[in-house]
Formats: sequence, structure tokens, C-alpha cells
Amino acid sequence: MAVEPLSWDALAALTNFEIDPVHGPTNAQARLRLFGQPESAVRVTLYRDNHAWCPYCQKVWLWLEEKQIPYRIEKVTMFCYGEKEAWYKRKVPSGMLPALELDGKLITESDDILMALERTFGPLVHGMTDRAVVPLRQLERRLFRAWCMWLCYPSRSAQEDQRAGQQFQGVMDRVEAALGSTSGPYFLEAFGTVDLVFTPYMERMNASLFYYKGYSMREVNPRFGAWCDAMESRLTYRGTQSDFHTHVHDLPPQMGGCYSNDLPQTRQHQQRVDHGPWLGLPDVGYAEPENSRQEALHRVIKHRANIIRVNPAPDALMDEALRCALTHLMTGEPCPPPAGGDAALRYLRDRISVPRDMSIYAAKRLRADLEVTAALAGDQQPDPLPVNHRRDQNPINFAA
Ligand SMILES: N[C@@H](CCC(=O)N[C@@H](CS)C(=O)NCC(=O)O)C(=O)O
Repeated sequence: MAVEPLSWDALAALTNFEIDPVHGPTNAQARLRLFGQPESAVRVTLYRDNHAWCPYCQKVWLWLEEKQIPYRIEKVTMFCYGEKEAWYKRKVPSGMLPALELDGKLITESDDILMALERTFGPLVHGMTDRAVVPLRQLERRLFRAWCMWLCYPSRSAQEDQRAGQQFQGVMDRVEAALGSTSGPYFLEAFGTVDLVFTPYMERMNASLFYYKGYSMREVNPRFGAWCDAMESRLTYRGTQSDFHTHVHDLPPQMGGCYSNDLPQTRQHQQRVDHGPWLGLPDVGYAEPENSRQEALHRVIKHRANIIRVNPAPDALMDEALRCALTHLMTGEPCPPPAGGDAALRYLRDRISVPRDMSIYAAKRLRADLEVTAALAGDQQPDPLPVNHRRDQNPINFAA
């Protein structure tokens, strides 16, 4: 039965989602991480991107979380989202991320940062220059290059695309062999630095090859699949983990373009990632937490003023349409939005960023309810997401 949208107060009463960003599990919102220690214990500041998207930042972020080193977080805008902060350019003239201050000394380049952290706090099980680690770091770079060759250059023919795919698979087979050479799911006998080195791009490869090449890396490569499952058993990784939708639309401006092939499964995958259903995609393997809807509701309520303001639809229209979608999210009852609510809700559906805004299952639930509610108003789609920049996501528009 169709229902009227709940008021913001009535919606707020339906969620008690709360995490402790400072001492609780890994999360993208924190500005300070203490792991139960006093603030006076902080020796480290991590400069990372506002979007919690930069792969090199994710590596350092995960290392600090795994080692539970108290640290501060300063967020910086990446070029493709908006203007770089002047204070950051004075500190790091190239504007590159990540950067880290350790006892007041500035370090750039993610590998140098990890090595400096190791010297001060000890390695994360293995050191970056250990004999067992170095060849695996080289293998990670080989895989990165094969991925770029396949994804980021246009192919002149289907055969050329296929050859680039085979070359990628050749390196991936070596990764499978490396994972298979130990008794557990990780690269070496115990979880450690090597797993962090592989994490950012394995996640981005899994997403982008699914969407642009119709290739499901997590399903085709069993040891990689088991490694993903093992990584997802760690709350640290879950807190930094992104999803297919976020990655495939953030990668093109970062990589200078991502090129699709023309296979039927590629078209199917694109339809699924853009329009759902989002549950069941191979971007996550662990079971959905019970409170994913509450989390989504909590995060939207917190930022509703900016979400409504940046939407191209008039504020009053988006306010009501958004409450309709959230009413459906929490009650399961259809709640038809006003005319024009279809494009307005889909504009937001396309811009939920994981983990910046919320965790992976909360985002899947919210996207689904935005889509179901939008469909009650019509089939109007917003303009496609830009591929040369993502200034539609300029953090300046979301400052409190
Ligand atoms: N070799 C560097 C690469 C860092 C890098 O490429 N960072 C990119 C983001 S992924 C960046 O800061 N680009 C500038 C920008 O987008 O604002 C490292 O390992 O730290």
C-alpha cells in the first residue's frame, strides 16, 4: 500500500546507528584515530584524499590501522574533483597524495612512507625490503602494468583487446601461483605488508575489469577469490573497502580513460553495476550486517542539507523525494515521489561513494531504494556521470 513520506524527525527516530570514529572500527569519516590511547600519543599525521579513494593512500591507511598507530587525518582534494588546497601545495608543491608527517618530518611516496613507519614502529609482520617481499612487490607492479595496458588504451579490434586480456591473465596466473604456494589464503604464511601492497589495485582491477571488460576476476581466479574473502574477514580492510559502482566511475578521470570491449557480458555487467540489482555483485563476499539500512539512513540524515542543495532538482522537490526513498528503505512500503523525483533520486543514486559516504552494504541498500522509488515517478535518467573529471563531487560543496 502506498504511504506518505515520513518527516525528517520520524525518520531520525528509526536509526540508532552510531560508531566511535576515534576508537572504534576503521572508518572513512575519522579525523583522529587513537585505538584506546590518549591524544598525546599521536606522532603521525596522514594526508589523504577527501574521497577515501586514492589507492596509494589506502595502503598507508591500512598499515596504520593494522598496526593501531595513533594518527591524525587531514583530507585534501584531488585534482579531478576540485582545486587543491593552497595550504597543501605549500607543504607538498606537487600536490600528490599521500603524504605523512612523522614526529614533524614530512614524507611523500607511499613506499617511502611505509619504510619510514617500519623503522619507527616495526614492520607489519614483514618488512618492505624483506627477501620474500621484494619479488611479490615486483609482481604487483607487473600486474598493474598489464591491467593498464588492457584497460586504459583503446583496442583497434576485438582480437587486440583479447590479446591484452590474455596478457593480463598470464600475470594473474603468476599471482594465483604465488597465492597457492602458501598454506593459508595470504601471500606469505601470515597476513602482512605484502597483502596491503596488493590490496588497492586488486580491488580496482576487480571492479574495472568486471565493468569494462566483462571479466570477473574474483570468480575466474579461485585463489584470488579466497584472498578477497580473507581480506574481508578483517575489519580494517572492510572500513577502507570500496564497491564496483564507486570505482568504475572514479577510475576514468584518474587513469586518463577506461575503454570497454564489446562483449555481451560487458554490457550485462554495466547494466547491473549502474542500474542494479547491486546485492550479489562480486565486489563483496561477506554477509550483510543487520544494520546496513540504519547506517544508510543515519548518513543521509547527517548530510541531507548538502545532498538536497547540490541536487539539480528544486530543494523542496528533492527534500520530499528523498524522504519517500528513505521511507521505503525503512518501512518497505512504496512511497511515490513528486513528479521529477525520478531524475532527482537517480542523480543521488549515481553519486553514493563508498567508503567515503557509507559502507558497502549500506550503499547497496540505499541505491536500491532510490531506484525503486524513482521508478514510481518515471524513467527519466540524470545526465551521465562525467568521465574527464568529477567536479560534480567537489568536496567544497559538501563542507559542513
Ligand atoms: N608514487 C606515488 C604515487 C601517488 C599518486 O599517484 N597519487 C595520486 C592519487 S592516486 C595523486 O595524488 N594525484 C594528484 C591528484 O589527483 O590530486 C606514491 O606511491 O605515493
